[in-house]
Amino acid sequence: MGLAESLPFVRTRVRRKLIICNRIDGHWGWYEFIAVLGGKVLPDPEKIGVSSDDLLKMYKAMVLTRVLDRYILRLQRMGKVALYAESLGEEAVEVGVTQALQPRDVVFPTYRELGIYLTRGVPVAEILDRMTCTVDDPLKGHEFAIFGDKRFNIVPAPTPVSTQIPLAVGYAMAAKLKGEKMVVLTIFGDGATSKGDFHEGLNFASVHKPPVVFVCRNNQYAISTHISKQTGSSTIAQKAVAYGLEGVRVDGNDVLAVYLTTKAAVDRIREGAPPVLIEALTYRMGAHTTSDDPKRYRTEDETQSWAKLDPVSRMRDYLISKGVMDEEADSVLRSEVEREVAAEVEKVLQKSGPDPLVIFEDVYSDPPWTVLEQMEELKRMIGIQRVVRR
Ligand SMILES: Cc1ncc(C[n+]2csc(CCOP(=O)(O)OP(=O)(O)O)c2C)c(N)n1
Ligand SMILES: [Mg+2]
Repeated sequence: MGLAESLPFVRTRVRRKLIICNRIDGHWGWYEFIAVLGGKVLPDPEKIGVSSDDLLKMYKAMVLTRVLDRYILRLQRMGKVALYAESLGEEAVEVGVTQALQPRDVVFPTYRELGIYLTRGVPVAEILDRMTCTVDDPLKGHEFAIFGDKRFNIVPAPTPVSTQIPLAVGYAMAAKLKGEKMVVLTIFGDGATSKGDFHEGLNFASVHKPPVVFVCRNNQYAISTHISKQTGSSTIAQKAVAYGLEGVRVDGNDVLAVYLTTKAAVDRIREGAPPVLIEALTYRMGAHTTSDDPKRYRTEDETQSWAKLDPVSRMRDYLISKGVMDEEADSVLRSEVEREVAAEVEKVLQKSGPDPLVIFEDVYSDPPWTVLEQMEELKRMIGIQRVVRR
């Protein structure tokens, strides 16, 4: 039975595309649009088997991601953060996939997934220290606004698009050879699917079947390139077929669809099933990064039409309609999150930066003469500045 068929709440919205895909692989259900929060009658939490605690945890993680995301943007505008790729509108994918994993599972993310770090429990204070490069930044400013965290099994996100995919496959292969019961999840954008890394990763995975799940966060843009210019395929999910793997498409603005589908895939893979490609269809509500202006290549109407499918509001409405929380509890939760983040931001703004000379630390065990010369020059420059300031 395919993944989509194993989920009792599947709704199909794209039958036409489904038929086109079926001509290729002959399987019904593979490209069904998996959604929970989409229809008029929404399933009760018991029916989908998710506890109130887990529902609230996912909701809180999405709210936290949204709030911290906004603060980091402001810090960038204040000149405290070098560059930032916002998560606005994509919180459901980030939180949903992470919640589906066990702590020992390893994530190979991209530069746009603040929600992964928060769902895994990386403290807000630490994220801010790293983003603004304070004296407490564990990597002393060596990261470029994106980072990994070994304690939380998150591998550093690469700046080059898609390079994490083959690395994740290799890591999963090593786990398989060692007999470890872990799953590796790699997540990437729609733009990454045009790179060789994506195809090489899927191909290797289809032959050797390591415990890896591929998640394409299809936010429909790779900077200014729309998905229609990225691929001639109707879906990203169907690309799995060429590799003999299962591909599914989920509503990426529906945290429950993302969570349940990823969990079903991960549970099967942990028991030895082949890798799966999940396409989470979402929309990048903000700019590509703080260096981009999306008004130059897309209309406000398009963005506004996606705002109606806001993942945080949809989950909020669901939880209230099912009595998991009421309006008041929601308002308390939101103001608590806002207060917590604001307090951490206040603290980080009071901190000084590291000594500029840390730039030379942790790079070479035995620095070459060129680097030593630069270090001496920097020392002299800092000395001069200090004298001038006095
Ligand atoms: C190999 C490589 N080529 C080009 C770039 C420049 N670049 C940075 S992000 C990006 C778009 C990636 O789009 P997508 O994979 O859809 O991820 P998203 O930014 O939408 O999350 C590009 C082309 C890069 N970082 N690496
Ligand atoms: Mg994209």
